[in-house]
Amino acid sequence: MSYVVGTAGHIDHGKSTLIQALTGIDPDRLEEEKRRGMTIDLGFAYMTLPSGRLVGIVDVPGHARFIRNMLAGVHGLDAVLLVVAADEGVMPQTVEHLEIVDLLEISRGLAVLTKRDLVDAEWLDMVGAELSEVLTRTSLRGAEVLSVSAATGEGLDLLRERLDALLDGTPAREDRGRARLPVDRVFTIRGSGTVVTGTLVDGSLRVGDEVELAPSGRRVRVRGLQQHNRKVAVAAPGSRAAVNLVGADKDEVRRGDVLAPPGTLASTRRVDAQVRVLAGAARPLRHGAQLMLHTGTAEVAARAIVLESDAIEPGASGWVQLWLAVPLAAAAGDRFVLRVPSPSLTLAGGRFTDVAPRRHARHDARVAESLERRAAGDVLQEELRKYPRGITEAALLKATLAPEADLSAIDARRAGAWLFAPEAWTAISERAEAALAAYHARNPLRAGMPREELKSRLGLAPAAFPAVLEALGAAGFAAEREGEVALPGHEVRVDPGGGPAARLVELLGVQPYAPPSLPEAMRTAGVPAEMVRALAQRGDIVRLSDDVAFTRAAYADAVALVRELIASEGSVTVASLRDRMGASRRPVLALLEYLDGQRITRRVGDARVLR
Ligand SMILES: Nc1nc2c(ncn2[C@@H]2O[C@H](COP(=O)(O)OP(=O)(O)O)[C@@H](O)[C@H]2O)c(=O)[nH]1
Ligand SMILES: [Mg+2]
Repeated sequence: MSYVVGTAGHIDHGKSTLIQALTGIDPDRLEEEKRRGMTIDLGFAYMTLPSGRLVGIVDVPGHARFIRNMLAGVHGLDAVLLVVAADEGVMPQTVEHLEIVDLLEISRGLAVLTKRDLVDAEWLDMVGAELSEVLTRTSLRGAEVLSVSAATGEGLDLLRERLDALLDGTPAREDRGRARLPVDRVFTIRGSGTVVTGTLVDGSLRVGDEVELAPSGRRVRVRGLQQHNRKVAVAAPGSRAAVNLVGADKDEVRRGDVLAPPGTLASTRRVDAQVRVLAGAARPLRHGAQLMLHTGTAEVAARAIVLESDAIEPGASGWVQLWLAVPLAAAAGDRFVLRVPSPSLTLAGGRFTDVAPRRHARHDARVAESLERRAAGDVLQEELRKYPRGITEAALLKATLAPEADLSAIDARRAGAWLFAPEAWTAISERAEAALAAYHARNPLRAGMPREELKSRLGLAPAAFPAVLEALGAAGFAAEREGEVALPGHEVRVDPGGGPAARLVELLGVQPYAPPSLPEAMRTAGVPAEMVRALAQRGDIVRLSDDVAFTRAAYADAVALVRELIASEGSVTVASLRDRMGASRRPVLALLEYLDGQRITRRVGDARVLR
């Protein structure tokens, strides 16, 4: 079990000196840092506290010019050491770093007055009181104030003890089974290749693991792992780790990339987030503002779409959608800071609520309500709402990374493997009903709308349609018969008595076995093709060929006659049937071919027998 603690504070206030005094490791590792006597980039060290607790340390630069490096160092900290030189007191970067700590909601920390050898007790008390006062407005309110001297060693033991006690009350880092290592450093080691370092969160990494570099998606393998300069087989969440990679050169990996198991981390150009604007900010967060987004170790240009108003005032909170200039690897719940690029200042911060959102209408209360519910943990339900055409259970779980058991708790309409939000299902049912009603009105003689037409009308995923149609049927919305879909109440109404349909049936029935040709009868009766189709569908007439149609009664009699002939004579031919029916060859041939097609008879040479 390992922890990570970071420094924060103004330049030259003794952060790096304190870390060296505590750990024996000089965090200023760059040649330029040693030459200039100042921290430029992140520094790393580690120590063992009196209880035996192992702590990794991230030392940040205090200079305003290197604030970006500071921001890459503060993610994943269990606690922060806010360092203030006793002789100078609170200075601009003390405040700036504290604002960032506050926006990231880091609530565990110690305030450390350094260089106490340079001041008297009265001055020390005064600076300490001022510091406590400043802390009250931040996430570090109530943090203990200690004083030390790296020069004399005074107060260092007490600091170790108090840090140990602070971490004692820190819950173990959650293992969510999906490791993430935001990369803060990349270098090569002769003979080993590319090494990246970072603070590991949300899961463990093992030697041999196949992982992905997000957002590029490049696949790499973990060849070796080190923690605090020792080889390990497994690195646990909440610890610093150095990872030797196979599959990527040094110049193919950058600070800001994230190492994660394949497919577990979204790469996105858009996020929904709740933001809080610093109370002391000199300006509001305006709609459309161009900002720099800092999250994990990444830094991305972003445009803020303020969803509920035109600006979020200093001290206020609100919902924004951030449009990112380049893809970012992010997860819901991740914290971030927004800065104005020039003049450089910290403006706001918050947490991502949705890392794959749709574009939203602004000033729409439903958007904020949905985000509110999502932030409160109703992730599956709100994710489902984003798919008006439905989504499979598997895809929904993948999009949210939620456990399968959570599916049972959501309010959804199920159709096969597909899920629909209640409002989406209502909309689909209404669309189907309206489309069918319009179709029936336009085509009163048709039994229903061709299935394929309804499919394209509903605009569903092709794979979802069969399940949806079945569910619509089960719910009593629509019935499918022979590839046509109809509303349950739909009935084909051929004109009752006296009209063209009745005239057609009448014409065909005058000489039942020798009816006029169908096209001719249609012309005489004034019947359109649609109506013939409807009459045939209802069984009022039987179309034996394009040319020949029998009435229902004539057909039934003819079939009985054929069965009878075959029963008495073993088979029937065109000639023998023609004699019995007293008809011409044309309708007899059509009848026998139709009966073959209906699998009532079977042809053997010139004769037919029953099947
Ligand atoms: N007298 C005295 N000087 C200190 C102490 N801690 C740091 N310094 C000096 O303060 C200067 C800045 O220290 P450094 O650790 O680089 O500050 P950082 O910029 O906050 O990392 C250096 O010259 C240190 O030697 C201390 O406890 N007592
Ligand atoms: Mg330093």
